[in-house]
Amino acid sequence: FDPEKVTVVYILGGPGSGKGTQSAHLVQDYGFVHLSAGDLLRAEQDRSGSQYGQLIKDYIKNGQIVPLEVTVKLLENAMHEKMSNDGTGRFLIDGFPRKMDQAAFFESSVCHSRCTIFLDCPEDVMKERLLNRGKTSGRTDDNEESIKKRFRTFVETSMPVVEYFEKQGRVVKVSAVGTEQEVYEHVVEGLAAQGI
Ligand code: UP5
Ligand code: MG
Repeated sequence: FDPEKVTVVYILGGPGSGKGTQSAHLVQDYGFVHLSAGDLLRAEQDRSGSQYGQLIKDYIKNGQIVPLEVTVKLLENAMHEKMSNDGTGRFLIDGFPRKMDQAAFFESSVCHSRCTIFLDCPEDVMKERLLNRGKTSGRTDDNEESIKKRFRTFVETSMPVVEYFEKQGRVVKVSAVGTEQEVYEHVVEGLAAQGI
């Protein structure tokens, strides 16, 4: 993808920090196309005939990161599908990259990102939100045991990605505590500071 024509913004943060929730606002106000890596993986898992169904299922339940080839392919396909005929597009990529190898590969081989929104949220707040959502979400990873594993993966594997972008001055860091609207106001301010 031509970074002159395609804008990529990542939204990262721990499990339950509010990535999906804030993305919905950003789609409305900024005209982004929202691509959630987790949603794409869950859809692929449920697609009949997918050779990756069982693999994705096991990784998600254990809060581990699916091998990058699978996720990057799904993202690339979705970007091609949703970009305009003239090759332009504005994509908000949610929950990706969450491992250094994914970040390096995507940035060098798919598209260089404009910036990263990082939703900073304490674990107790995230846990409460996830257990609450788990009552109705039907997600196989919204239970105490999987949540614990997701938190560990986030700290050990995904935070280094945020820190890597932060060193380059390309992170909009926002406190994800507070109401949905309060958090969104901080996101908007942060993006404005990046000229978006
Ligand atoms: N909520 C949201 N904001 C709130 C607020 N301000 N106040 C009160 N409540 C708030 O929100 C979670 C819940 O909190 C909702 O009920 C919401 O109403 C409420 P949501 O917006 O859904 O948070 P989000 O950060 O999107 O949480 P999610 O559970 O989706 O985050 P994860 O990062 O865990 O999930 P994701 O779908 O991205 O990934 C799932 C798995 O897929 C990973 O664990 C991994 O196994 C796999 N994966 C990969 O392998 N590779 C990838 O690249 C991506 C995913
Ligand atoms: Mg989500």
